Order: sequence, then structure tokens, then C-alpha cells
Amino acid sequence: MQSTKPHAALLASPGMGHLIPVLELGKRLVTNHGFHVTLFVVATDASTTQSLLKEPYPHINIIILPFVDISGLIDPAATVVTSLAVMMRETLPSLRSAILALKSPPKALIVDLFGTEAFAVAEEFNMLKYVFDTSNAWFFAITIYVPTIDKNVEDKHIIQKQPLSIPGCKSVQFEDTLQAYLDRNDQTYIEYKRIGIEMPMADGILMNTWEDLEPTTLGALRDFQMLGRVAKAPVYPIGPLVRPVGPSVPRNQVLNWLDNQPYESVIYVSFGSGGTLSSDQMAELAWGLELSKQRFVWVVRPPIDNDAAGAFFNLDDGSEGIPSFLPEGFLDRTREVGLVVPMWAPQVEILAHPSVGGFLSHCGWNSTLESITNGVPMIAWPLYAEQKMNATILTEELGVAVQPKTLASERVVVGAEIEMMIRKIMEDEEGFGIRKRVNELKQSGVNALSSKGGSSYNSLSQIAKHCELSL
Ligand code: UPG
Repeated sequence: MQSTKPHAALLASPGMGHLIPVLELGKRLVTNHGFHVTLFVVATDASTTQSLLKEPYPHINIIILPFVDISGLIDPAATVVTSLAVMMRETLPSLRSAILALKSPPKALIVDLFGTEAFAVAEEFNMLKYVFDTSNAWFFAITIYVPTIDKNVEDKHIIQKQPLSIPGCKSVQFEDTLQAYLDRNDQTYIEYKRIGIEMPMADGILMNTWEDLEPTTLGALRDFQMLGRVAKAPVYPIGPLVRPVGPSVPRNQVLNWLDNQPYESVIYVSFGSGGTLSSDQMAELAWGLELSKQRFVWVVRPPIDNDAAGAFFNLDDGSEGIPSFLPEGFLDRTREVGLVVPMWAPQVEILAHPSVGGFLSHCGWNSTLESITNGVPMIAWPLYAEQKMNATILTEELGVAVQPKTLASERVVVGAEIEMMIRKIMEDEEGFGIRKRVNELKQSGVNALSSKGGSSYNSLSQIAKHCELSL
């Protein structure tokens, strides 16, 4: 007998920032909404991706699509966005074959931002098509609105540096704008623009946010007089979807060290799955940490401008290494209070640890949500993509982070300013206020996901209903 469970196919683009939330979506569809899920993942040799996929995911059928070599198709200096867009495009034939080979055809295809060209495949197989924006509603709003005012973006926003006003939403300041918008002839802009045109063609738009986190922007997206004229598809905030603390993560040196530190005394420093700093900035950060006299865990990667530094890490397992680019004597002087971790750390487990009291973050949306859902105040240190917008949400709208002033001027942030930021969130009155607000948001995220009428839970129930109706 054929299963009556709705079957959804999910397509994740490479990179932990996309794979983690897509996997969490798959888990929720299975556990709470009775779905059968097939997850298509584009093969990469990243060890982090491989170890994440090794974990058991009951009732999720994971299919690794073959590696595609795009080296001949892109400029060697192409941005990550361009590479991902091209890679996902080149993957479409194997996605089509993999869907054909499935015993029961899925009723819906859910793709992330970089997968919207697969809508054509969904249509071919008569499937519902959804896009999952793994970031927030404000980023989604700018992405779909920019193609409609293409020329204005260049004239007013980029050349005259005026704020980019999006109907019903907070305007985007020139300083916060996406790097991709700065050159309309660059392939990155062209890909972003295409994605912005394709996303509203979905049957529904899922976002890793929730009603109480971004009420104004979500309202604007639904208002047909405003952005709704662009995005006719219904909007479903389904977050916060974050990876839970995993039983499969072994106790390691960092977690053991955290066990011996006082409550909320440690600041965690990390720049996401691939971010890093310049050598000068790294030296100032080290100095700032030392000056602050706070306990810290710092995930360190070779600086952008020092390729040779990678050689000082044991890159295979990230467990050993001598970070030669840190100031002389830094490790010795901070041995009692700090831990420097090469390349990668169990971030969710760290943020959930009671000893952690602050997070200096690049504001990738997953890191942001992981901090909020663990009630950890932040220092916002955006690097690229939509991270400056995320930092503005955190500091100006939600009041759960502080931000170094110098970052806006693109100069190196000096140790003394970093010290001040760290002290502010770890020690000051202002820090207590921030901690209170972030804990309120943590609770509102819990409420959104509650099966007893939570708004995000209800959003996923609606999607389940659509899929069941089309069975
Ligand atoms: N992570 C670890 N250990 C580390 C570093 C990262 O577990 O040492 C995890 C982290 O917990 C998080 C993920 O890796 O779940 C990183 O995701 P995120 O914080 O979103 O950063 P990026 O990988 O930089 O994410 C990309 C974009 C970012 C965007 C995000 C979601 O760079 O701007 O918000 O994707 O679309």
C-alpha cells in the first residue's frame, strides 16, 4: 500500500549556513507534521558537512548529488555567491535524474536561496515549489524589491549613497548595503537579481524568523499595496530553526574547559563557517581580549592576508596548530583565562553552556539565532553578505547587541574599543539590559515553535495542509 504521508524534497546548497537550517526544517517536517522527507545535498569535500551528514536523521532520506566541477565556468576570483549560483545551476540535471529515480514522487520541492532555478524541475514533475530563506524577512524584502527598482538602486543608493527605502520596511543605509549591489555589471549582482525575481514565483516563502521578531517587515510583505505586489506568494515565518545541542557531539577540550568556568563569565568569539579577519585586525582583537581581562573562547582561522598562516594549522582535524599570526606571547599571557580553537568549534554546544555570557559574532543568521535562542548577548561584527543588515536588526531594532563604531568606517577596530565592547556586554548596566532583552526574545522564539498555537508551528502546519490537499 502506498504511504499517505506527504513527501517533500528539500534541496540544500553547499555551506553549513544553508545545510544546517534546511536539515532542521526537514526534521520538523518529519517529527511534527508527519512528512516523509528526501534531502538532496550537493556534494562538497568539506569535512564539517560530511560529519554533519553522518549523524542519524530518522525518516530523512539523504541523497548526495554528484560533485560538479565549475572551475572552468567561473572567474577564479568569483565571489562565493557567484560560485554557489553556478554550482546549483550545474546540479539541475542530476537533481532531475535523482527525482526520477525516487520510488514515490515528492509533492513539494523546497529549495534555499541558491536553488530557485530548480523551480523548473518542480514544475516538470508537477510538484509544489517553495523557497526557504535561511536568513530574515528584511533580507528577503530587499532581495525581491531591488530588481523592481534596478536603476534607482544604482543612481540613488549606490552613487548618491541615499538610504534604500523598501515599502513598509526599515530603509537600508548605504553602509549596510550588500556588497553585491555595488556593481550592477558584476555577475554577483546579476545572480542576486535573478534570485530576487525567481523567489516570489514560489507557491510559498518560508523564512527562518518569527512573527514577533520582525512584525513590521512581515506585515509589509503581506500588504498587497506594498511589497505584496512583488511577492504574491504567501509568507511563512517558521523559525527560529537552529540545530539543537546534539547528543552525538563528544565532550571535547572546549566543553570540558567551559565546565570549570564561572556562570556567564566567558565571551565566545567566532566568525561563522568561513569568515576571518585581516592580520592587523586579528592582532587588535587579541589585544582587546587581553585588555578586557574576561575569559574567552576564540575560534581562529588564518587571516585573509596571510595564506602561509594556514600551514601552521593541522587542517585535517583542526585539533592542533600554532597560530603564529597571534601577537607574540598572547597565548602564554592568556593561558589561564582563554582558549584559542583552530578552525571550528561545537558552536551550539558552546552557546548553550551556562559559562558563556557573550558572543562576538559575524552575524550570520544561524549564529544570530543560536545566540538569541540561548539568551546570549552579542557584539555584532558583520563581515559580508547580508550581515551588516543583520547587525542593524540586532542593535537598532532588537537591542540585543552592541557594535564597534569604527566598523562603519571600514578601519581597523583598535584593542581599546574592543575591550570596551566586551566589558559592556559582560559587566556593565547596559549589558544587563541587553541580557534581559535577549532572554525575552529567547522565550518568544520558544513560544513561536510551540505546538500549542505557536505562529511558526502553525505556518508549517499550513504548508503540510497544502501538500496533503495535493496528494
Ligand atoms: N559553526 C559551528 N562551528 C564553527 C563555526 C560555525 O558549528 O566553528 C556553525 C554555526 O553554529 C552555524 C553555522 O556553522 O550554525 C554558520 O552559519 P552562519 O552563522 O549563518 O554563518 P555563515 O556560514 O557565514 O552563513 C551564510 C552567510 C550568512 C547568512 C547565512 C544564512 O555567510 O550571511 O546569514 O548563510 O543564510
